[in-house]
Amino acid sequence: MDGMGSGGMDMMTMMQNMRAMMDSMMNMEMSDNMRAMMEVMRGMMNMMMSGEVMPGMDMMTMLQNMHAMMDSMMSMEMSDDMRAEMEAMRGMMGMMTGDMMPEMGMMSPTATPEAMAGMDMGGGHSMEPISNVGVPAATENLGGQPLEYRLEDGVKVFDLRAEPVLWNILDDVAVTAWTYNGTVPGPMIRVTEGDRVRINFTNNLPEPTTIHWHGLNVPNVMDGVPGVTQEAVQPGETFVYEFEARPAGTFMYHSHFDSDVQVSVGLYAPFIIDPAQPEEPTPDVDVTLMFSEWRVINGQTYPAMPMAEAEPNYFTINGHAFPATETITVQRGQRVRLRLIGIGQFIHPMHLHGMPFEVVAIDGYPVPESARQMRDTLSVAPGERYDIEFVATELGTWMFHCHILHHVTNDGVEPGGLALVINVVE
Ligand SMILES: [Cu+2]
Repeated sequence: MDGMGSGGMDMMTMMQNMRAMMDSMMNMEMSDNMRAMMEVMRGMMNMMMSGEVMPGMDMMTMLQNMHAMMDSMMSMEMSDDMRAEMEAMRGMMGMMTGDMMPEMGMMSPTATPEAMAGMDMGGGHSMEPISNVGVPAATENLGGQPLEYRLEDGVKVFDLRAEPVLWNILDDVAVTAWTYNGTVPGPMIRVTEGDRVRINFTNNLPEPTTIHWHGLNVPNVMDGVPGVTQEAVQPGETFVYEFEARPAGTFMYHSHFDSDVQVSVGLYAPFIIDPAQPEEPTPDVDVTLMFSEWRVINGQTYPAMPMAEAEPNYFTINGHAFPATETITVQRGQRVRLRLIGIGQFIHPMHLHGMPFEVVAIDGYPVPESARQMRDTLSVAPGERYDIEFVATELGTWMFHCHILHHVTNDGVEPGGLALVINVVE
């Protein structure tokens, strides 16, 4: 903790200054929410000053969390005085995280400078477009398709590579996407509960990355959190993930490195685990839909974020915006399951025309029949999964779309975005 901060202050002095600022801010007028957050931040600062970290976190994670808290506090109502103090504190936090990066090896037993180098410490990265120099056009146009595996001694072995491609979200709008195996979403891994699964993962991106198996019960060392459970996979390197697929349900995998950027530009895919005992009734139609957002300005792709100057202007289902989204055609009387996955950074209240649906699983876990609800609109937040089912009783061309109506536009033009057609035919 003896590294020199900016302006000649060392880390400890900077932390002492920040704590003193927090103490004086606590005397100002503020909302209860804001006060609660200030309390938490002050507690974290006290811990760091005494050289402690919170369970499961290293020093850098704590600083990042505090930085994120400050970001969200900036959007709250407060007096001008308070805002000025917050600004100053956020600036110091930015300097501290910047200065600490080269020392991370000393800060935590698992953190490495390599693992930390690409993480966002000050928010600057979001203003840079994703480089499209030398990036090839995608050779596939459908994401989320089942990935083939080979059996090796009873293990299902999959090959994944992270790589940039130019991906068409609309016929005339392409994004520079970071993908698994060249599609958005990446290919679906679909196995049966209890299967032993091995994923040979090669990083062909210009930055480090990792894969997190979202919602699966994997051993800690397979959890894919850089600087915490593994070192980040450097460009050109291969890392082998291996675990038993559990529990059954709808899950996903995604980057956990600089995820604010990497996930926003396409590093995500579905992971479906079928139950060992077949379900009753088995749906006739089973479709997985991943919701996300994009920011495309003058032909350049920027990671879309819930932040001023970074907001999305395109919204996609499985990597396409309406009318380029897939049409789901079903026969009257068929039972339809839609697996809804929120992987962007925005909430999407999805609304089905024509027929209500039942929520049969939440985050992969079955909802007991007695607890099921009929709905026609269901909000899908980032990270959440909902399996919904309905029997297609009504003939016709029915819309399924987000009811935040700005999300059904393409760069401000309606109709577009998070919408698709369900065709019920005889
Ligand atoms: Cu939406």
